[in-house]
Amino acid sequence: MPSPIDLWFWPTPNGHKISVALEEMEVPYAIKPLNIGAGEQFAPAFLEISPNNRMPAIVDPDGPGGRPISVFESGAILHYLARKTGLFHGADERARMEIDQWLFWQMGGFGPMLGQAHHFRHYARAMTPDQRQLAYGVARYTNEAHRLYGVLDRRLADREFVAGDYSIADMAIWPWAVPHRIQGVDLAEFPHVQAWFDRVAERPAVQTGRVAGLELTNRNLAGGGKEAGDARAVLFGQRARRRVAPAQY
Ligand SMILES: N[C@@H](CCC(=O)N[C@@H](CS)C(=O)NCC(=O)O)C(=O)O
Repeated sequence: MPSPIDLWFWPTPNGHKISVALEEMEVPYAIKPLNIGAGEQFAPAFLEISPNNRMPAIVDPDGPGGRPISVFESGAILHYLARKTGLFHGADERARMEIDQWLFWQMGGFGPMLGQAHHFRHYARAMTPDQRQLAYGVARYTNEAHRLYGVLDRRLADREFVAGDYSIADMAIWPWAVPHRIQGVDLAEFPHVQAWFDRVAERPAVQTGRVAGLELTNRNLAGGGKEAGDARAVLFGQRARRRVAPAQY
């Protein structure tokens, strides 16, 4: 029985990419909750694993050469797990390049841009007394979200999964399509995305991975309570830190 991989995790789309992948690959794992609303991502021990102060990150005790390895950035983690298991990353270089293009498309666009849509359409409303100040950001990222769903819809018009066979690219993209309503997107406009979304959602491993850690948070980042306000203060408006001391988080 292999030792479980530690998954530093909080229940967000980026976190669920990895819980879904670990479930799909049937790799044993242990969730290490990392409360990003409470600033735990700035703990020096976590920064050793993930210098960008972001989760997800993993520590595999049985890494290359039988020695532990830590990996941060969800795309790098998906690549690592796919190589380790030999699963969901294509049978040859042509298939792998199809997958990688869509994996990187997610990492560079269908994630960062949708995150901005979440920010301006949802969280920023709780912090900006004059809602008119938000109009430009709301329009820019709602439009970009709409454009990206259009790209995905065209891609899925003649195939079941983004790179043909189900792969780590689908695992990266799907969790970001879950909150499509917050992004201002109506899936009825994108029927191929809707069909793919339902197809992926039916997979047993996705059903398990997508609910991983949901019990860890009941805070609504856009809400009015003290916990939500404190979490927004930690998460939004970060600037470079020259030195990270425990007292800072
Ligand atoms: N490109 C990174 C993004 C990870 C990321 O943005 N994680 C967020 C949660 S979804 C986080 O840890 N935020 C903590 C913070 O903003 O300090 C990846 O894909 O792993």
